[in-house]
Amino acid sequence: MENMTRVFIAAMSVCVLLQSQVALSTNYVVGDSSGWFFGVSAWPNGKTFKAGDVLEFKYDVTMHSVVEVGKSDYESCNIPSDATTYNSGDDKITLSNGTSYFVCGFPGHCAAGMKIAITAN
Ligand SMILES: [Cu+2]
Repeated sequence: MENMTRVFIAAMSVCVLLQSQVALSTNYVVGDSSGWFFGVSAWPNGKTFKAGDVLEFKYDVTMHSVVEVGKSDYESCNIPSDATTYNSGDDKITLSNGTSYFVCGFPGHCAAGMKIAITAN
């Protein structure tokens, strides 16, 4: 009986741990109701992101895309041909530790402000 109690307590502890991990990650819709669109670059301001949080990019696939780039390409709005590109119109990207840089892959859109830098800790 005592062994059963120990097993039960251990199982409950695992459940509590799993639940707290789920609660710790947050899903964000980039740009809120406007979605991934021009003028989105100020959207991260005042928000705190954690590794494991999910960014959801919603947009019209005929007008926009999401490309993950490095810092210098982000700053110069250069899009390397081998960069990771998302184009489903509803992309969910899990943040890893550090700063991630996302730009729109359509010509001129990054320069017009379709770019965000997200730092997760
Ligand atoms: Cu665009």
